[in-house]
Amino acid sequence: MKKLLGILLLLTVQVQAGTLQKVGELKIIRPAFLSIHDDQLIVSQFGVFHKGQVSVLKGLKNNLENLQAAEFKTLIKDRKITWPNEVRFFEDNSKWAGVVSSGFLVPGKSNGGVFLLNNDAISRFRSWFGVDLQVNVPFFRTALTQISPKDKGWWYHRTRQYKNGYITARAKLSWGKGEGELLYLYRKDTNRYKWYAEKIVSGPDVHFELHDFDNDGEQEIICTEFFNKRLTMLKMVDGEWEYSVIDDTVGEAFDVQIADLDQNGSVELLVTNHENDEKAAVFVYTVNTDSGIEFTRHTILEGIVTKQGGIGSASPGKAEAFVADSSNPAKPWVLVNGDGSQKAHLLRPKSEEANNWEYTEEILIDTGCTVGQSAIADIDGDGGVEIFVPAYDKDLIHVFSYIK
Ligand SMILES: [Ca+2]
Ligand SMILES: [Ca+2]
Ligand SMILES: [Ca+2]
Repeated sequence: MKKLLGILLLLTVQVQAGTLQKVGELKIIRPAFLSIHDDQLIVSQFGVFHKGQVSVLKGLKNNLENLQAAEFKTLIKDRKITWPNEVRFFEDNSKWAGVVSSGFLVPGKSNGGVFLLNNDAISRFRSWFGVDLQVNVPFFRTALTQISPKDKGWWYHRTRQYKNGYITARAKLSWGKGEGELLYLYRKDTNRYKWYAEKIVSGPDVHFELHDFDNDGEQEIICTEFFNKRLTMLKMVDGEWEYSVIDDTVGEAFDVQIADLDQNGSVELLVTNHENDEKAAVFVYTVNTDSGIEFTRHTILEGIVTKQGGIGSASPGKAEAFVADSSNPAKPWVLVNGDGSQKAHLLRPKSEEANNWEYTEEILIDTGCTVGQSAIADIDGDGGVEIFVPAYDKDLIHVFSYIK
């Protein structure tokens, strides 16, 4: 009986374990951060000697059948945005179409900002005729609205909607030393055109995510602090933000995703650091809310080797959990964008049991260059994901499809 169960279990695993197969490539200059919105692939592009812009591939589902013929269009090209990082389109917001966070520490690119994409009649009209939000023409300058302070030298990676405004994190180098700030950007009823910035706390500098862990109706903010080398949390208590350190041994903290990684009904944190030695790793933090909010760390991948040369090269970038086949749901797989490792690392759970944090690592692709931030979604609606992996320095995006 035991043997039979074992065989059955093996069969079940095999049924769920389809594979990701490469289905083609897309050509585009310096693809960095990718995202998918409404059958469109959105790509931010930047570089030390590149002007920086955001491009879009519309009709992604149709293009999937003939990737070689796919043509990107310019979505945003404006001298105000020289180094676009995350681009996020809103699901439902009549006034603004989305938000772009920009800037980086390289010379000439460090004056970043947070820009809303206007969703007005002219922008929609132009979008209808394929002109999009191309805003390098003076007449169209108003298509972008800067909502971050005009201070020099700060760069921004991520912006999220929060209450009536937006939360963003920013970083700056002062005399060679890095600093960070978490900001709340908002307007007052007395002036609907002016944006104000309230500093929530110093420290958070790159990425963050919002989630109400303790179900008190207020979202907590989980922040990575790259320069301070720690993972931190902000919690609203009696109208004030309360700051706490989750982990100060995580290394140069980089990105965070909040997801139910073991499908037990409660969320975990999926965290990466960004290191150029054996400290380079991916972590899961389980969350306990019995008394306060407590986190326990589990290392799921470590010792990632940085291959990319050059100053500042390190690994990994963002890690993203995803259900490979929604028609046969199982524990999510994790795609680790290697950045300086030059690889997309695929982590598959060894067990379907909750609270088991063992994964097997496969190399989805070794690009031979810096890997940017991939986008993952089921484009053709067959249940299996499609994955778009940017090979930044090779001006290519590798496209994969889940095959059952
Ligand atoms: Ca809460
Ligand atoms: Ca869970
Ligand atoms: Ca699919």
